[in-house]
Amino acid sequence: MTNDTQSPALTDGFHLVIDALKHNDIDTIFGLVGIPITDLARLAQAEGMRFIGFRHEQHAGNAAAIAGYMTQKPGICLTVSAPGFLNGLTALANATTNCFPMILISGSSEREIVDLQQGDYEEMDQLNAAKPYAKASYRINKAEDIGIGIARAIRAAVSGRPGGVYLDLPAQLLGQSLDAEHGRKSLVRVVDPVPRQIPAPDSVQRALDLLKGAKRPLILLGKGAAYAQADAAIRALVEKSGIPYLPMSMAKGLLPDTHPQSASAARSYVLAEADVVLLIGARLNWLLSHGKGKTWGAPKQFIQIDISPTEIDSNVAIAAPVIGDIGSCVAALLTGIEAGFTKPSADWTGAINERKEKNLSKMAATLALNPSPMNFHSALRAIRDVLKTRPDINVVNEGANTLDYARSIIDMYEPRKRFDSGTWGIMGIGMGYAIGAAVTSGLPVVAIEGDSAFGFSGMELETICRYNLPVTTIVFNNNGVYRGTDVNPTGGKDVAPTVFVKNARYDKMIEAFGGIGYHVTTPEEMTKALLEAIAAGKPALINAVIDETAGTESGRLTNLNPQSAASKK
Ligand code: ADP
Ligand code: TZD
Repeated sequence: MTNDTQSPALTDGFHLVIDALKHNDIDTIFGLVGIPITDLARLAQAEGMRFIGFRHEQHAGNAAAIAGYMTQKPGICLTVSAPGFLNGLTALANATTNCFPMILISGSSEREIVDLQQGDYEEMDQLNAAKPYAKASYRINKAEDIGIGIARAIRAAVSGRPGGVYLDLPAQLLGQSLDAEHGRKSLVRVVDPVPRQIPAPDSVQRALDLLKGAKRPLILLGKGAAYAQADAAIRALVEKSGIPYLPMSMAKGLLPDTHPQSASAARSYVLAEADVVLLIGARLNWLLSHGKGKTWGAPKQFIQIDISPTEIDSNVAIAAPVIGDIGSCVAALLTGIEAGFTKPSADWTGAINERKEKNLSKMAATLALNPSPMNFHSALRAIRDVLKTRPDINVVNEGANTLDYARSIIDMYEPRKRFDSGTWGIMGIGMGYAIGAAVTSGLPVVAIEGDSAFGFSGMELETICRYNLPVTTIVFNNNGVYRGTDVNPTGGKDVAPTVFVKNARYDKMIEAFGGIGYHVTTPEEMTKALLEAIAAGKPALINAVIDETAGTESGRLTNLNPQSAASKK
């Protein structure tokens, strides 16, 4: 530490952290202040960065994570020690699980007190607590290491398979001073943070051979494909090969959902019938029934494009792994396809189209109904028709039935516009993702939320109003978790575990902060409110009254409940 009080040319840990972030073109911090990071947040703002302050760290972390997903630059979340850190840790773990790049930066207590467990204010061994949930975790102890520490955190978050990184900043580091010139020289600009990773030519050839021999090929696009920003190459691969494709939920819009080759409306059929499946940035996890069982029907062979070699053979044998970044891998496959490829037979594509038409007309009939009270379908029909006119709008979606129905009913037209419960099926991402998406894109957000799902992050309505963000939150209000009709079998005074206050007015919550509240009970009212809210470009909440008997327990995950799984055995 330099202690030359004569010299004005000093810097300190606070300044170096901000300088190091700015040096790497990071311009926004999502966080929540307190000891020891309040001055860091103030300084960030004074130095021209955007500081978006939240009411709970989990939502700041979720905002950072979605900003990372949208931009391929790590989103930054800043929290205080112990409890603030732990609140942010859920978001860090969720980011790592979903392969979103973010950095959770937390202030911490001094090592000597933590290590001897002497009971400091908000004392905790945060570095070790973070490790199992982060892609990487680092602590910076010396001001002169801030530049390299932040460079390391950025590279760890975005290179290879992206993920969450934890960066521990002890309070005393922030106060350490350093010769300003020495400090300036210690900054590191990360060169080529997301290096291309070119696939081995023989792996590409193996994949092409398999694809060329396929009778019923299928392409499956995951959110890794959306993240990779290789939109044109992916579209060319799909169109030039003529192979039908299925998008996973956050890959919707990578090609418009109305694309003639989309097999979404014949999902069960193509998964069961395909003989060769090309996975692009999608894992064979629970969301794809682990690549086996009834969903997948007849035995099939997989080609898998992924940046992470250990993802291969994670659930079933992969016949043709292609390891590299999606842009490079898809470009290599495309070259091979352009050199000669016979499009799939009309038998295959015709059978898919037949299924699609049947299913779409069945769905159209359901969507055309106008039950009273309104149900999930009629409410979503109204939302779908409004969103069709604004393909640039970001859509956030969580809940059980609200998630499952919206995913299939709301078409997406542009890449990286749909943000949802993701790999964990987590509730609570709603307002954090909405704020992150609005701040990052500068475009409107419509958050379609189950009433239970909304509750996890509802207080962030104040944050939305404080920053006057163009976020319209639609609460599908059916009086409870899944539904609102359960009864306490004992007849006792407590309501059933899934039941909420009946007829709650969530629209009044946003009015408390100066936003616009709507209360709607019909699709017509929904249309009018949503159009008005989007046109206003201001914070709004639509309390949508949904039939409390509609929907099913756990949405489409009923089979994962131990009780119903056991009763099926
Ligand atoms: P989904 O839930 O949509 O099926 P997943 O999150 O399961 O998608 O899978 C995303 C996969 O994409 C991960 O295995 C991840 O390693 C991979 N991935 C992410 N970014 C890239 C990239 N730029 N290049 C190659 N693979 C990537
Ligand atoms: N807690 C967390 C963090 N994530 C979860 N997924 C759950 C609890 C369990 N859970 C679900 O899986 S969906 C859901 C919960 C609580 C809410 C469903 O009710 P909803 O949606 O009102 O949001 P619908 O549309 O009315 O079914």
